[in-house]
Amino acid sequence: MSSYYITTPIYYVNARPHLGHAYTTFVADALKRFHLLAGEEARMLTGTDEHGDKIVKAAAAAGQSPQEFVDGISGEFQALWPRLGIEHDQFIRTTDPAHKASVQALLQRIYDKGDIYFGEYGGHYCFGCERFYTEKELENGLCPQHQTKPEYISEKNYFFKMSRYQGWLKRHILDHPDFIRPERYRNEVLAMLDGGVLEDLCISRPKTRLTWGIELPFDRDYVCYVWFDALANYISALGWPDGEGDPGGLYARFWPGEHLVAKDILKPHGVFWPTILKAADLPVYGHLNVHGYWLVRDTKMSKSLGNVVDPLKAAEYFGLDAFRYFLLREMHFGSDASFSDESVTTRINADLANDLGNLFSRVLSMNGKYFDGKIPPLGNPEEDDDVLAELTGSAALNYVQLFRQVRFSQALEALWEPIRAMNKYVDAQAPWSLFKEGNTERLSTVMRTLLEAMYKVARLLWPVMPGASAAMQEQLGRPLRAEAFRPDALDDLLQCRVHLRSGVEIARASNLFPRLETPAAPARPGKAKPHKEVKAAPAQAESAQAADVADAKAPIEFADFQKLDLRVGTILKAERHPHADRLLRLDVDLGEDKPRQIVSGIAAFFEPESLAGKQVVVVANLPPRTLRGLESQGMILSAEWADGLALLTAPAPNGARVN
Ligand code: ME8
Repeated sequence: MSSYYITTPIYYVNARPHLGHAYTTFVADALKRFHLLAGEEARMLTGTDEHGDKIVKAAAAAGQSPQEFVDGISGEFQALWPRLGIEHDQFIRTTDPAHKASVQALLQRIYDKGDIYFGEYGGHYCFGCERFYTEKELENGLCPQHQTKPEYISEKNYFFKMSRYQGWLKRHILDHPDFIRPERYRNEVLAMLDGGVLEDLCISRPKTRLTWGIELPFDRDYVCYVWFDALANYISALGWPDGEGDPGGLYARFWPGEHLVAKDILKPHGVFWPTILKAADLPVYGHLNVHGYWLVRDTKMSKSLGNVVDPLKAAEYFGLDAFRYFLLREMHFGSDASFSDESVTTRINADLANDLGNLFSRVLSMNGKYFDGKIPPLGNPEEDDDVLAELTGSAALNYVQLFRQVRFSQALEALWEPIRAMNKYVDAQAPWSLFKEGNTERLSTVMRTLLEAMYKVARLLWPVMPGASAAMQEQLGRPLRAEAFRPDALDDLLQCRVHLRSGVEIARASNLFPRLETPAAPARPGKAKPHKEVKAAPAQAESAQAADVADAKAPIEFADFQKLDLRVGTILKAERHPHADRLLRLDVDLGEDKPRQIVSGIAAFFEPESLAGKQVVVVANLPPRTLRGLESQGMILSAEWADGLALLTAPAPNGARVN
């Protein structure tokens, strides 16, 4: 039996799980399920990345020890995945003792080979990314990811001779066209390798500066650089090095596997990791699958903009399967995609409620009426029936090929061709007329042709919508069982036209994907889904319905609310942010000695000239933050709904307190 191993990044525990983490993890889960469906032995790994400066700082800010802090957030990730229907086989934490031992073994092996040396280095270090940047990589002197100024650090450290493997890596990428995919990211890595000699990788941090890490086995005064530690998780999770010589062990069975990451961590995965593996004489991974970023209405998700999407709330609101479908269908793997309540609702209503759900509902209810809910015989198919069966067969084949190439959106698009064709076929064959005419033989062939095509689609959708797929298969009288995962089962599904048994009783009704109200439409009282918080007064219920799921928040204590220092102010001047289209730079008079500079993400809603003189409400006691290079000394409050934004205002003198 062939085997398949897919990994997600191990997520940093300095932020709560959000839509981006959920997307990668959904995709990994879908890939694992797809390979199970193809009769393979499939394994999925996810986990948390818990060492490094960044975590120490976040723990200190939360008033906790690093261990307490990492236990808390790692626990949130662990609790979330099952609630999102993710079936990973293992959750690794870099603070696990077995992982630590494995990292030390990897370091020792490369050290013994002579590929780790001691030297001095000065460089621009971004604490957000936990890595040094070269001058060339910085944008206007700022970290390209965080738009913050890196710190210049110079110290003695251990280095991995990465440059030694540069030529090998380039050849490997050229010889294996889909080693890094899609192609744009392969080209990006090739460009990194063509841009001059690779700098050797600093793989240690002196304990005088950082103790929260894995000790180097050959020098106790140093801990391991967090990226070296983190990347090793992909093999430490398989028991390496212990399982190396054991053909029955996880390492021998599942390595080399393939990785799933977003574009933000292309370099560590595309350059550091393969060269580390090569230096340790280990086989490199099979594929690095790189996806783009989820934006929220074309804006980067960020805590400061308050637009971070909570995946659990979204799944509860839209339905878990529908939400998964949206994410896999909407993002063209490799490119960025935009999330908004409207885009999810439109997609779910069109593809799931109208096309797929409606097909199941009408066909099953007709079959209930015409054949007492039993599967009718196929009889003698005519040309139209053959055309539909062939279209379904070729779309299914396309779907499978595209899925293997991680082109999920195109795969689903291919599968929707027969779904739409089935709805047209129903209209063209008009089973109700055949019934009226008493043409039972033809009616039987039409209904059976439909049921068979629906079954094929239902089973293929299992990786994307496991719950709905299982429900559809059950409705069609052939529930999902272990036999669907036999090595020959997928070929059988693709090649054969008949999978159902005549006479078997099937569902007479189906309501898989209820239509969602479009967010812009006024909510009718009592109509909003209970899991979406609509606790606003009746007059506000409309906009509460329209607001993003991101906005629903857990209750807080009154004492927490009292911590806010809200003040009335007047905007004196507003202008565009020099480095960010979405942001405005404002001078706001809060009745203090001098106006405050506030950077606000409202550029899409206001012309700067229109803002001077406006009264606003400001959160005045937030610590200053740098947004794209400009310090923001507070936050302006606004109300946002589906297609608008209004600034909160109060007719009071500058500096007046808002209670
Ligand atoms: O980088 N859209 O962890 P991390 C899509 N610990 N995916 C997103 C996203 C977005 N807006 N935001 C985050 C780290 N992601 C390291 C990884 S691996 C050895 C160490 C997803 O918590 C995406 O998968 O910053 C991205 O690569 C990952 O979260 C970064 O997670």
